[in-house]
Amino acid sequence: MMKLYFAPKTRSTRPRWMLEELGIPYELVTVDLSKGEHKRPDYLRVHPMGSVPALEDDGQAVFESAAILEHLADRFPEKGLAPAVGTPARGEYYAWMMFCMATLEPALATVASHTHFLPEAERVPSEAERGRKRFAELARMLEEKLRGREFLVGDGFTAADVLLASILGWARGSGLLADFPGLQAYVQRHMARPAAQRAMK
Ligand SMILES: N[C@@H](CCC(=O)N[C@@H](CS)C(=O)NCC(=O)O)C(=O)O
Repeated sequence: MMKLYFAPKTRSTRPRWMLEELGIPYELVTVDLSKGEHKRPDYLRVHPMGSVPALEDDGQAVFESAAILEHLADRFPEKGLAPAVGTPARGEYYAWMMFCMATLEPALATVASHTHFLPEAERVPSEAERGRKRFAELARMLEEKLRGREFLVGDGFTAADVLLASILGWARGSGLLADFPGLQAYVQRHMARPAAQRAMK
């Protein structure tokens, strides 16, 4: 059985949401970050950086939230949560998955780091402002891209929606979606899915 190493209110809700969408049985292993369980030697064998999430699939560890989503979608192709390998739609899917992790999330993480994650003495207000500007630029593009569309890639729900809605949900919680009604509606719509609701519990 798949094993998901999970901590609530972190990026580990992404693969949990995906597992719930797939409707497959899995074991949830809660990692208590406040007790430093993620830095213990037994967990470092699963995730070499000692972060969450991580997935164990038949003894193979997979880490990085987006990689786990991609792996799960490919493991159960009959569920249709990613376009088929080798199709043009697959190229578009890769582009948006990578955009989410390499372009969008870093802007949001910069804001979060310099407003609350870092110790106060290490926060740099101009860095937070730089992150906010970059995020707004990307959000404007996404607002246009998603206008009149229900899903990010193609005309069905995919792992790319799990990833984008999760990142935008974080942005909404940080007050960064106030000027983007289309993105607010996108988050609300996808977060209302029963699988998402079960994953956020
Ligand atoms: N890029 C990684 C980031 C993983 C990450 O930073 N996870 C956070 C929780 S959201 C964490 O475990 N922080 C504690 C640590 O890394 O020590 C992913 O998407 O999986």
